[in-house]
Amino acid sequence: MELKRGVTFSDIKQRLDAVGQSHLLRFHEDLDAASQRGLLDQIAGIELERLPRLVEQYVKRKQAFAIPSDLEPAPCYARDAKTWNRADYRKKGEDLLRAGKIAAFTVAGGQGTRLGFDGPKGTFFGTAITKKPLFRCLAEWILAAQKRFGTIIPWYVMTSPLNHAETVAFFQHHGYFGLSERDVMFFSQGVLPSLDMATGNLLLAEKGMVATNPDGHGGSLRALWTSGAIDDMMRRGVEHLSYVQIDNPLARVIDPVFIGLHASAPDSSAEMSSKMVAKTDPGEKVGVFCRASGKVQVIEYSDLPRDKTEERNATGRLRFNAGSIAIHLISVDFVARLNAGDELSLPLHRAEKKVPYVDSSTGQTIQPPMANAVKLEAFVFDALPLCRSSIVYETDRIDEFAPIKNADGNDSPATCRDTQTERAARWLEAIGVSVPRKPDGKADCVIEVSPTTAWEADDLRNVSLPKSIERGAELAL
Ligand code: UD2
Repeated sequence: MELKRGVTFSDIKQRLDAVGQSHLLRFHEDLDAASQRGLLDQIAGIELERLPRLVEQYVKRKQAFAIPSDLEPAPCYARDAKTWNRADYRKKGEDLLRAGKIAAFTVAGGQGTRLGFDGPKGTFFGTAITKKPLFRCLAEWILAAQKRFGTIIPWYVMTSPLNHAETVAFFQHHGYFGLSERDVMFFSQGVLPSLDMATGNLLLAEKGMVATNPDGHGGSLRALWTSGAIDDMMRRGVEHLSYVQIDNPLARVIDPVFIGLHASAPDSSAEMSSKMVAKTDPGEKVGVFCRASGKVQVIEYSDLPRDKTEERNATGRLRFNAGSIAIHLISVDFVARLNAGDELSLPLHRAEKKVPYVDSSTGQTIQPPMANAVKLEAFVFDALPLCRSSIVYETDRIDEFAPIKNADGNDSPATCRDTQTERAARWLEAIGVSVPRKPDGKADCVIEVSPTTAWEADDLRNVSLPKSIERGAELAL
């Protein structure tokens, strides 16, 4: 958002007049010189010319999601199928890791509003006993993978303008969690203006600041390019990015089997691949992998019609059951291809939000009692249909999906702790350690396992462990 050399107040005024948004300069005169410059800089970075189309498409109309007529469940590499050789793909993935072809990529630009936590979400605790921040949980996977494969795995972290400085300071404060500073790169995603729901006007968050929101995790595909991250990967010889969200401390940040499938399965273009888990119930709030016109795509839970969400096959299993856990592998070449030529443009998704704003007639800040603005975001999975072909790999929910999204209830620190404990309990039981269980089958203790200790049950064989865990114990391995 840098003000282009030579851009003046009158240039900006003219551009705003052309799209009926000159109210943004209503308080310009009241601002000090630095704030005036800041405001002009910010407006210069907004694609004003695109605004009338956005307002028409997303504010004046609420476009219903068009369900393709040939929609079917996406095929997937099922966990327990005998039709593919897990060991072969694991070996292929490990070879790519040893050759330094894989980087980790984490989207951490979201605002974490639902959690009610005021700070970058990655600084929120992700483990119940040692209270490791989510960033550390992911960093430990990378550390463990580097050691296991004798390689460097660069880590790219996408922030937003709202949390960039705080995120970088957190890593510095924690010594990059043991990773080398030169192998951790941060870049900020872009923003889009929030639009008044009644008029489509841009809103002032303050007299000298336009109300904007991060442009969604789909913005990562552009920001990877504009930030120079893709150039950096090319210099390092990195070919694929392992994409995870910041909210899932159980994510296998580096998974050789998935890497092998993505890079070499016969039906994969090695451009962008995804992981799924079977949905627990029709109402679970995850996108669903589908296929239409031969292309894999994710349909967000809110867009999939109820009859499809609830449809079951002869065995009683949900027909559209492939829940997206937002873990992908993405090739560097694919991101470069998407950004070549015309500007990358993924579809935008609208959400109605409460956005405080400065009333342009009174200068008062209004806290709206109900949603007053449309927020637009791009979703990364909308790039899937742009692949020549794309595969989906089924994984085990307990093994790698326990997101922290809400303060209580579903997808909360409590459910995350239970899933972490259950995974650890299964691993311990698999190597003969007895774990106390309650009548409902849940483990009657709390256990967390760092990936630097174990990636899977077998790794625990090298750890000194009791024969049985005491009821009510807390064990951090
Ligand atoms: C996402 C998926 C959902 C399912 C679920 C699994 C969408 C729309 N839905 O739901 O289908 O896979 O995850 O957990 O993605 N983020 C940014 N910048 C942004 C917005 C988000 O970096 O502008 C990051 C955010 O920090 C987080 C991730 O993207 O790591 C997920 O964002 P979310 O919380 O909006 O997605 P959610 O939970 O609705």
